[in-house]
This record gives sequence, structure tokens and C-alpha cells, in this order.
Amino acid sequence: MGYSYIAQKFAVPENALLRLRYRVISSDTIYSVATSRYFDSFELSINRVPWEISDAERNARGCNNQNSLNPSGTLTPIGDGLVFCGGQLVPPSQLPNPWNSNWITVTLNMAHFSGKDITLYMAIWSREYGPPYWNDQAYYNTYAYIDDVRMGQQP
Ligand SMILES: [Ca+2]
Repeated sequence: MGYSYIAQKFAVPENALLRLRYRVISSDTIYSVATSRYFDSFELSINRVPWEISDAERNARGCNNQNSLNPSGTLTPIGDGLVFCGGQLVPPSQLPNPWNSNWITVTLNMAHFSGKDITLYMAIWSREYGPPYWNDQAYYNTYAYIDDVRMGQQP
């Protein structure tokens, strides 16, 4: 229960592109529409530790919207904070729902951070709010793989 994360601080070159591959595996839901609560998520953030990210920020990033979860392609963060969420949105009545995102490649356009030292956080959350710890109560597991993290220059 709770979260775990990895983080690294590094200098961002001018006009850098940060590319990585990720794969989220979950039997739980990221969010319950009925209770407006978050459960299991994969979260990538810049310069903000996982425990300081608010649900309002998650909502703003579409973490409660299946169409915004598990993004691929290029994202362009324009400030500190949450960049995106991974996970699945499933009605609690359908849990457990074994699922995985397959490998997804995402590229972050880091132009906003050119020449700065930043810290990149990648976190997995498994939230609970009270017993019984099953169904929509965070019983089911979630984890993620990260691979091929690399930084390149825009052409
Ligand atoms: Ca869980």
C-alpha cells in the first residue's frame, strides 16, 4: 500500500527530447467514478515528489479519463509537476481485471527545462481508504516496467 518510486536528477541539454518505454500491469482500477477517488496508478512527474501531487493535478492531466491514460507520442511539459498517468479505468464491480498496457514509447519535449537541473520521478501507487481491502478498496496489484530511457537532441 502507498507508493514506491525511482528518481534521478540530471542536467537537461538545450532542446532535449527525453524518450522512454514503459509498460503498466494492473488488476486494479486507477480511479473510481462513484467515489471520485484514485487507486492504482503509474505517475511520471518532474521536480515534484509523488506525495505532493494532488488529485486536482491528476484530474487536470486526465488521470481519470481512459483517453488520456498511458500516452504515447510526444508530450511537452511546460512546468514542474505531473506529466502523465498510466493505468486502467475499470468499474469496481469488474475487479479484478488483469490488464497490461503493452510497451508504450513516449517522448518528452524538454525545451522548457533547457539548461536546468531537473529531477524526474516515476512512481507506482496502490491506494486504500479503509477496510475491507478488496474490490474497489485497493486489494489488487499494480506495477510497471521502464526501459530505454534516453535523452537526445531535437533535429
Ligand atoms: Ca491496488
